Amino acid sequence: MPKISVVIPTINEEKTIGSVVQTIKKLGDVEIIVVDTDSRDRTREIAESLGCKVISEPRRGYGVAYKTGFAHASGDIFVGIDGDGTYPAEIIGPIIEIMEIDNVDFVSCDRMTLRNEHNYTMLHFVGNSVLNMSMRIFFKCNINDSQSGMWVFRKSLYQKMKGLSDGMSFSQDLKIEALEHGRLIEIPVRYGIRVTKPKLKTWNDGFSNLFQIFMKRVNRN
Ligand SMILES: Nc1nc2c(ncn2[C@@H]2O[C@H](COP(=O)(O)OP(=O)(O)OP(=O)(O)O)[C@@H](O)[C@H]2O)c(=O)[nH]1
Ligand SMILES: [Mg+2]
Repeated sequence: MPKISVVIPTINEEKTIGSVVQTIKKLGDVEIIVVDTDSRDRTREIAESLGCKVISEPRRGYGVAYKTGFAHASGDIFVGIDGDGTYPAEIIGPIIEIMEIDNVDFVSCDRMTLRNEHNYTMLHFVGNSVLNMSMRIFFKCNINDSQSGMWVFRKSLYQKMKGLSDGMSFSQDLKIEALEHGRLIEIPVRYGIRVTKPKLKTWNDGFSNLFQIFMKRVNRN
């Protein structure tokens, strides 16, 4: 097994961070880095008690948190996953096996294929479909879930990436850069229901991400 570093960005995820970390720890010797921005609950305490490296990142931003986390990561394989318990942490091991066998650089977890009416609202489905279509058109790719927030990829690929956003569009930027510099595949995963308050602002982040796809395409020319 290559050395694995998992980064989990958090703001007030005390209800779910424990089970996410415990599931990841079943993989064995894994570096788990929790990048926390100003949680007012027990998120940091729980993560520390489970042996995670906890970094306090005062600057707000989903992309900022990931950049800070990956800058501290010592593994050869990087993993990103939400702290809200919605993604299946137990499939990190099988994903890494697939990467090794099939010589893949970046695996993105696709929530669209297995979605249902409970875990995916109509608004999210329509919004994500618009973003997916824009990404397919602008970047000539076959992406199913451009907004997925769970990925497994090689550090060597991450080092080639440029212009990653500090905000929520970090996730789509990562995939655009992965398509440019390496081999990306998507794997359908089950998506859980968020039990706590989301940080995502559906309308604001949706329009902002659409604009960012466009800008990234323009800047590439
Ligand atoms: N450190 C840090 N973490 C953040 C920030 N924004 C979001 N997060 C965390 O990043 C993860 C993704 O945020 P979510 O609110 O779950 O966003 P999402 O998954 O797109 O939206 P939902 O589908 O509603 O869950 C969660 O673990 C959040 O706690 C931030 O500015 N800083
Ligand atoms: Mg989430």
